[in-house]
Amino acid sequence: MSNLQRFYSYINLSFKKLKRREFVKKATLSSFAMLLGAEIIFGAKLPKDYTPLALEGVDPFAMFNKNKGMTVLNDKPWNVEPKVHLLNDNVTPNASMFIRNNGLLPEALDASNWTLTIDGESVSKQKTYTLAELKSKFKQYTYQLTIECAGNGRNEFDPPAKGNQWTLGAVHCASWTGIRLKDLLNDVGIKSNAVYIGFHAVDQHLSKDPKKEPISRGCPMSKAMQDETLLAFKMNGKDIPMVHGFPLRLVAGGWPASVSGKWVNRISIRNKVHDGTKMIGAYKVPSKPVAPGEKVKEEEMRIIESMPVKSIITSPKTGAILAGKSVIINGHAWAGELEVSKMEYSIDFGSTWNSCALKKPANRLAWQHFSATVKLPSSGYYEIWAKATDSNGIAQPMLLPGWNPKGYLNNACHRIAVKVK
Ligand SMILES: Nc1nc2c(c(=O)[nH]1)N[C@H]1C(S)=C(S)[C@@H](COP(=O)(O)O)O[C@H]1N2
Ligand SMILES: [Mo]
Repeated sequence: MSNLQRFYSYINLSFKKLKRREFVKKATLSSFAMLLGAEIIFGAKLPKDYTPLALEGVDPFAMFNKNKGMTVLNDKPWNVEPKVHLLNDNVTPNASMFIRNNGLLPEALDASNWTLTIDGESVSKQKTYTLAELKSKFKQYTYQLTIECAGNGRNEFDPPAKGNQWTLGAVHCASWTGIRLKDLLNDVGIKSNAVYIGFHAVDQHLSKDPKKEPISRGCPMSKAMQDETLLAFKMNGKDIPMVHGFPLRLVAGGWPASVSGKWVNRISIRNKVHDGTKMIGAYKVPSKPVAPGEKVKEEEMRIIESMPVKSIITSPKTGAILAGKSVIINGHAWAGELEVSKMEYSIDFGSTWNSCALKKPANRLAWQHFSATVKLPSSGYYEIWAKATDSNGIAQPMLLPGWNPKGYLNNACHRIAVKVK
């Protein structure tokens, strides 16, 4: 085990708030020292069953290497969101990537013994690969991939939708390196009746019942077989951070991030739509528009596939006080499986729009960067609104789009407030 892995496995012990006795039994003095960043000088005198005070509270920012400006929405499971201005980088660094977990983090990950099994009704013959085999046998690719939680923007729905109250930060576009899922599936052999894939992972259900999975979702074969659908083992050129799916993650850019399974050790090739946890009763929206607050039956819902067009202004930060009457705005825009073809901003509450400079994506399914020099006519209060249009001519709505029971797919225009002195 590397130091890093050891660190994570002990951190996990404290996540689980193990009884002190168990904790002490498992953790050696040297591991305490590693966690504390200092030796415990009188370690030999530590009472049995005693956890050093400094390890009682868990600091998620230090633990996950996250920016302290992030917001912890939930710690059981961990859900952590950056403010929009923290997403200013073209390629999102770990420090500002949101964390979304449906269950408890996996315990004692051992990358050196990691395997991936491909099974299911529509596999010619079940096959298991070691991680080392995956890395050596197949060609590796690197893509920047936008993954957005389907519930990003949920906080604006009224009546409110249950779940993490994400504002705008549950999206990232990191650089992922791995192998194409399609190369692997071609190697395994897939029957012609294959319809869908479903991932399985090693995180734990909140109930700790080993038979229950926190989440097991997937996508149709057509998405699974796209060039950019990866089984990734690197993020931004390094091992994937533990909380983002180390050592193996499915990455399906442009689709709800829930399809991008973390800590994946099994993929089932299904002869029907995958029926794993959270394929039913979640990640669906009404097939027809409904009135706010209406109850909608499961049969009247459709599975969310490609995400809608959206954009964020990442600089300046909302609330900025400007010294002059001109300001450069920057941000990113994305459109699920499509490209963004136009980016505009307004300073008069959407009455008139001006165009932004918009870059092409680094590759398919990567977010695109925009900028504009905005001239403000006088001192006073302004709002800068941003609006992206996709390659089918569909633009972001200015206000909250279709209410739905779980609060998904809010792609309303992002707005920032500024004052000119
Ligand atoms: N194994 C596993 N994979 C998972 C999840 C999870 O809870 N367990 N959450 C999904 C959801 S809902 C989202 S939004 C993304 C979040 O990815 P991130 O934490 O790397 O930002 O992971 C997805 N993959
Ligand atoms: Mo999500």
